Amino acid sequence: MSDFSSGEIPGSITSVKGAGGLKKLRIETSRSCAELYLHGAHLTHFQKNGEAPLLFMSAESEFAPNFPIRGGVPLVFPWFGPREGLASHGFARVMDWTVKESAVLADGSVQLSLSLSPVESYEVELTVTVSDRLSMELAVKNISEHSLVFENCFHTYFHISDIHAISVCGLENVHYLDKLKGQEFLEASSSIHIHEEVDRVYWDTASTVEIKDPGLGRKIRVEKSGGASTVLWNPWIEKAKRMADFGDLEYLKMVCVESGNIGKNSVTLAAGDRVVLKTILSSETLAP
Ligand code: TA6
Repeated sequence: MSDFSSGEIPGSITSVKGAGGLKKLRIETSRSCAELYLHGAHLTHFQKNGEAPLLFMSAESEFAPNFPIRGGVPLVFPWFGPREGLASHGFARVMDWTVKESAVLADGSVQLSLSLSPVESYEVELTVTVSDRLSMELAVKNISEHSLVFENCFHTYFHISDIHAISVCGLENVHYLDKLKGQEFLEASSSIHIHEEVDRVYWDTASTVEIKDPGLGRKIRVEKSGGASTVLWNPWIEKAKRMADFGDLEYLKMVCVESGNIGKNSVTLAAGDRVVLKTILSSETLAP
């Protein structure tokens, strides 16, 4: 258990000044390391010892109040996507969070709990557990006296060797909205290859998704519970150029596989109720 208000635990969690002067927690375990900014409770780095980073971070990311960090695991809450005059993907990722608890668990994992000061009708907590994998749980409690409808999502950016080399598996036979075409389709492929801009919301799926990356000789697993939607996104060439906080060629080195509840999978939460969206990110060697 931490004995510092900042959540610091000597040898496991260190509070440092990160990019833009923002407060960052550096997490170390015997099997991995990670970094988390209090701004947006944004996990920007996770890496297993001896392996490439699991998450992509843009070299052009902003690190400033009111700006989202580009890369890592942006927390999308309480809405997904743009909203006139408001922060895209909700306010959670551009607000400062507070460390509630931190601990080194019996198995050597390091766990951090953070909370967002009660905002509107919600009590929101994030629990991150770092070991040889990365577990994240976003808990939302309805503290109002009426039911609420919201969207939530871990908008995870994965580091890959080359967008042309990877395949995304686990979404076959799932219906999806192609946001670029504005149409719904049924996924026919058990192994999706990306050769253009892709921006799809897969509905009603609890499936584990795998990213097979021969270039890095690894397979990334994206497990989720409490979420019915999976988003697959790569901006490709033209959108990458339009994004000020994203390098023109960075689309080659990332893919987003996002886990949450979006659109018709939005969450309806009765007064006083609480729900948890969980994702577990892991990797293993890809057999040649
Ligand atoms: O999850 C895919 C998406 O909705 C894309 O449409 C793209 O806008 C991406 O999110 C990034 O959104 P952001 O607001 O972080 O620039």
